[in-house]
Amino acid sequence: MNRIIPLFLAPAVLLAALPAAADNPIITEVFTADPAALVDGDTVWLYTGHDEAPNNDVFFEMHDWLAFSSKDMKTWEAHGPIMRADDFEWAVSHAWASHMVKKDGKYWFYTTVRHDETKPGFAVGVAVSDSPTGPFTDAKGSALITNDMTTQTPNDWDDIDPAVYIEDNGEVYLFFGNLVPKYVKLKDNMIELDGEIQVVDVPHFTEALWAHKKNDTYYLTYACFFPEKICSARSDSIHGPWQYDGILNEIAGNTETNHQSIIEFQGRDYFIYHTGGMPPKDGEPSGGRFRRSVAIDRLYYNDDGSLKRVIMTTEGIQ
Ligand code: FUB
Repeated sequence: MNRIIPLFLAPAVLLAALPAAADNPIITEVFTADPAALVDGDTVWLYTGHDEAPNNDVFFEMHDWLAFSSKDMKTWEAHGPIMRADDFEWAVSHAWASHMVKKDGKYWFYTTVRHDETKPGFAVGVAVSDSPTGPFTDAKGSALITNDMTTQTPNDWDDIDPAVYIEDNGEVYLFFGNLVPKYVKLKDNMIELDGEIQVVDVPHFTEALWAHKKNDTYYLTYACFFPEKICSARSDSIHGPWQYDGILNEIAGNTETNHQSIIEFQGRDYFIYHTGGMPPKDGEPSGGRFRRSVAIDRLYYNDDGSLKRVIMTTEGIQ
């Protein structure tokens, strides 16, 4: 049993009665995808996409983003949707992968949406709030990245999956992309680019970049190949060059996509990802390629600093 606490659905009286456990997937009440975790003091905030496809035959149906929180990585409280794709006035749909960061006391939500016909294609927007659960408002009033700003591929979905990295000195970098990995420095105001968009040199790239630092080493992990695995690379600098370390996680199971978030919380490292492995429940169709669910397992480093291959489990965090 998972310990999801649907605060937005259940009366508070239910909360005390829920049992303890941490099986994978961690959330079974709704389908969740594209996890992005933020460590904020004694709390881990987990933001996910929300798969609502009625079956696994068509395509993603994703309208809003969900928030969950935990103080022990096992007990997750649900805080409901924090935003919808069409809360950005210039966006029409497709609440795809996102990333929340905290800077100067504010919560900045970078996310993927489909832009309206004035700038056709996928785009990256940024919303801001004083609270990790919102309300979030469009921080810029227009998209931060639009399809016309990148020309490396003919696809209109090559500007997706934002992942923000904040340097110790406060500099902010936005990684993003599909088929061609890219990054760009952001201005201190978090809503403007500070320089040219650069291409990142890593092999087998598909999407889902995530940048993090451990000790003095920078890590770039990303969905690679197709069906997707997760690959990893290391560098001494956020600007690269990146040394490719190979596959970090296998095909996640029952879905072609793979999307990871890596955090350190209370001295332990975690790999947060999605699978299509939700078992059927109450006569409902099971998980699958467009009905994904977030899972968490431990992440370990080798003595040379490289990441150990992830072991995906159904038991989850023990
Ligand atoms: O969830 C929609 C898309 O699928 C994401 O943007 C990609 O990372 C992949 O997981």
